[in-house]
Amino acid sequence: MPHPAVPARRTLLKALAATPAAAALASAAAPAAAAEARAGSATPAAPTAPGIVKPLPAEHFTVRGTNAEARFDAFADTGFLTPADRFFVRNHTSTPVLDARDWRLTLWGDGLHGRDPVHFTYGQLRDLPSVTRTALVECAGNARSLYTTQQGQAVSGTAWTLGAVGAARWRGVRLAEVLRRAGLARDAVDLLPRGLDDPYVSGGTDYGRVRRPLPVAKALDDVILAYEMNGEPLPYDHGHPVRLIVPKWVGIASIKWLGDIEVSTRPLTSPWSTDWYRLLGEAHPPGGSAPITRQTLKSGLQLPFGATLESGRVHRLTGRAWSAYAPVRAVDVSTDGGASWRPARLHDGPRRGAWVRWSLPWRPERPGPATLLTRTTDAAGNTQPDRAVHNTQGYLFDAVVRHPVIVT
Ligand SMILES: Nc1nc2c(c(=O)[nH]1)N[C@H]1C(S)=C(S)[C@@H](COP(=O)(O)O)O[C@H]1N2
Ligand SMILES: [Mo]
Repeated sequence: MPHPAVPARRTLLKALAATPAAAALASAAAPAAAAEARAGSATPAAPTAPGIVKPLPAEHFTVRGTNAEARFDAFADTGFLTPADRFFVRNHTSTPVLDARDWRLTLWGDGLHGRDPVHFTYGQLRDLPSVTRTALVECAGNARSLYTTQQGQAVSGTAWTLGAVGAARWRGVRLAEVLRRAGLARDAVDLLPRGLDDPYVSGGTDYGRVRRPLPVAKALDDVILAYEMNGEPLPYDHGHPVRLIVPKWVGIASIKWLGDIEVSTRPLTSPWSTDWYRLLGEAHPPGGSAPITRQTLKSGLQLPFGATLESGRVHRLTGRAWSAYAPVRAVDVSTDGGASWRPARLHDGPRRGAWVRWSLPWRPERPGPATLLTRTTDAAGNTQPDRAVHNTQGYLFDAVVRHPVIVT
């Protein structure tokens, strides 16, 4: 298959400005800011991770390699939506600082009527009818470290706790609309959206740019090409100028810095559907499961692990719960290690593809260590199990989280 040139990509500038709106000023402002920093008169910069543009203050993020996990325990001071400056970042390589004016999207392949690739500039995309929807983005490996800490099982990959998830309001164009305008053939079955970030190299192998097959049926259902997050232009780290949002599916489906989409009449693969994002291990078929698609269900407490709580007073336990299968129906909490359960109060209405905030008052009586458990049940009857089924890459952790606290 011949491969068209990918759209123009700006040289990676590690811009000092953290928002795209400030990008135009960045080149002018950068030398002055750098000089000021050298002179020691600037306030110290918040820590960052290699390749991530936005500041990552320690009270809000834990840096894990090229990624930044949001501190779930600190989500108590965020509302239903996760602000962009609190949203986790999962980067295979590093954030490319792209200029919307140079950007265009290319659709190509035998799944289009015409032979020639079809292009959309940023302006053309913005002129198409827009949709706005709230959706979670959650990494397939969110809570992966709990396979080890809670179940004693080895897994490979970034050792996330619960913070590789966030909810945002995304505005953009339906992928169905763009495919229709590009001339989607009736017999097209698979798309291969691909990012403009650097090729992913690991263990001496170059896997190429981040790309993952997306079935046409899902693409036509509810996928959007998003250019706004919470009412602002998409931030650099979250895919500026345009990313996919694939509601309810594992985060890898939501390709950031989207550059091109192959449209094919044959099933497509990439290392992100063959080597990774399958369930491998004893409980799974030899060679692994089919590529994973839908995310799972979880709940968590907005409290650090090992938090201390004073006995003899009422504490308001708070958290969030979500399910990719159906709206959350209930959250139950145990403060005695799972012996008894009480229903939490839900603060958000049941919504597909989003989370609910919940709370429960608790008055611990006796000082000493305690284990708090939270369990969500959705409207389809799915409920968090006591143990997640192990897979070697640690995807789709869904078990009840055992949250240690110390009562003083
Ligand atoms: N181009 C590109 N798209 C990408 C990735 C990436 O590294 N490059 N990471 C994916 C993964 S694994 C996840 S979980 C989500 C994370 O989105 P966020 O960084 O906006 O939170 O983006 C996905 N899209
Ligand atoms: Mo991910």
